[in-house]
Amino acid sequence: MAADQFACTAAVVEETPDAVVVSNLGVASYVLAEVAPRKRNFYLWGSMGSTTATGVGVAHGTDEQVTVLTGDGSLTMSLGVLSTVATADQSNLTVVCFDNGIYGTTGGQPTTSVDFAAAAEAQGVPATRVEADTAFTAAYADAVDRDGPSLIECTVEPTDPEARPTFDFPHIPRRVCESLTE
Ligand SMILES: Cc1ncc(C[n+]2csc(CCOP(=O)(O)OP(=O)(O)O)c2C)c(N)n1
Ligand SMILES: [Mg+2]
Repeated sequence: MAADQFACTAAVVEETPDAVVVSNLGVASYVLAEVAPRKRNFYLWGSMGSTTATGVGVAHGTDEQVTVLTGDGSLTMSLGVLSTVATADQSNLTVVCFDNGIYGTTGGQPTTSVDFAAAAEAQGVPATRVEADTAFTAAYADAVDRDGPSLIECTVEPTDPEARPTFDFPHIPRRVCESLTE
């Protein structure tokens, strides 16, 4: 089974409308821009592997919920960042890894298979694995309620969104900051 990345992304914004959502370059940002264009979307670009680390930094600077939407390829590049997530121990941080089994943004080359939930647990981050929209929604609500960071590994169908977020990169973090102080 596999969940729908659009439905899961919409569920994130519905459950935590005030969250800063830090989205992986490419597909995760395209889907987010399509289902919920909003000031607190922190779209990344070019910076594969840095989504979760960026989320740790943002969560350090705000009391608002911070949700990372990363990809399997991107998280594989920086798997050790989960030890930083555990050590930083920010209660406002949730990491979602959308595992579509491919480098979707660059044409669908297969990724290596990684057990992200096990890798997270091994580094001290509580984790769960889901592969359906309803299970994701429930897991996300639990993760947000937790008094500490956690990771959700979500198997998703590959998708090819039409939307593109703004590519004005200095503007994106500035807009996020403004939305947190206005
Ligand atoms: C350091 C680096 N290597 C490669 C790329 C090219 N690149 C951009 S997105 C991407 C695929 C990302 O895969 P994944 O994180 O699984 O997200 P998906 O596209 O599947 O949603 C690649 C290889 C890059 N931007 N930076
Ligand atoms: Mg992928």
